[in-house]
Order: sequence, then structure tokens, then C-alpha cells
Amino acid sequence: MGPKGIPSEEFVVENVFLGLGSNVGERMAYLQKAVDGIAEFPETDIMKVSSVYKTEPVGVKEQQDFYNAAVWLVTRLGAHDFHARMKALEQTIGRQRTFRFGPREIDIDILLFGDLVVEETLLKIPHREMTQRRFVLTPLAEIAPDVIHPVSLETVESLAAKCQDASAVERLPELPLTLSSDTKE
Ligand code: PH2
Ligand code: MG
Ligand code: MG
Repeated sequence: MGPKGIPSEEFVVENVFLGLGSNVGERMAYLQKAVDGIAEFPETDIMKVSSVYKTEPVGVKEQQDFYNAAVWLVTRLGAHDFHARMKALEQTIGRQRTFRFGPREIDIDILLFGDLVVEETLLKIPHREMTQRRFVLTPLAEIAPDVIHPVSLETVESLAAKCQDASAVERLPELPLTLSSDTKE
């Protein structure tokens, strides 16, 4: 409890959903490094990782296909702390600066952070474009179809069903990401 008996932000457990993407170099290796790095965050447990999907680039078409995936985790970290750790992890993994919608070794985006709504210059939650992107909604619907978007108040499954984005999204069941707990005794 914080002062006056109000639960302080850092003690609230939130269900968080992330989108991962890579379209440069060893795309599977970059996605796996992201999962491994997030698993090391304090006060954070990964609950589920989606299949990997090979997806047609949206926005800037003249670039390599992306590999995309979604992650469900629970955390006691606050949204700003979590976001700062995530950006640092992108740098550690080796993200190079390019241009908006351009190629990237690794992109980690907060899609949903509990029911939180943040509208700041450097942080917007829910992710602004998630409802218009099949490469986000298809992996997310695989692991969390019943989760409700706190602004549209629709489930991920119904957002995916209505999504107008016709760009190709192909599941790659032969390329699973692993949770290190899967291999621990
Ligand atoms: N990310 C973008 C722009 N376009 N297209 C696909 N298929 N997958 C992405 O992750 C992606 C994109 C900007 O973040
Ligand atoms: Mg992105
Ligand atoms: Mg990003």
C-alpha cells in the first residue's frame, strides 16, 4: 500500500501484451533475444508467446518480409519503467536507427497495458495502429482472443475479424519461440 492506503502503482499486477517484429538479418534470433530479454525483467513473468508469423511489410513496401509475434506477460513494473526497459533492450539487441516504418532488427511495442490509457508524446497506450494491423491482431488473437481493448471496448477476436488490412500474414508453426522456463528442470 502506498500513502493513505492507496495501492501504489508498482504493486499492481497488470496483464500486458506486446508486439514483436523483425525484418533484418537473423529475424528468428532477434525475436528470441527479445523474449529472453523480457523474461529477465524484474517483477515480470511471461505467460504466453504466440507463433511466429511471416508478414508482408505495411507502410513502406520495399523491404524484406517481417517476422511478427505477440507476447502476453504479467508485471508489477509501472508502464513508464517497463517502456524504458523495453527501449533499452531494443538497443542491447542491436536495433539500428533508420526511418519511420523502415527496416529494423527488432521492434518491441506495448500493445495493451492492463486497462491503462496513456497519451503522451513518447508513449501511447494502447498502441495507436494496432486495430488497423493484421500483423498485430492475428498473433494477438492467437494468444488472447477475449482480451478487451480499453478504448474501443471490443475483444481482440472481434477487432481481428473486422480488420480491413488485407496484407499477407502467414503462420510459421515450424519456427516456435521458446520460453527459457520450457527447458528448465
Ligand atoms: N512494423 C512497422 C511498419 N510495418 N509491417 C509488418 N509486416 N510488420 C511490422 O512489424 C511492421 C510493419 C512499424 O513498426
Ligand atoms: Mg512497431
Ligand atoms: Mg516500436
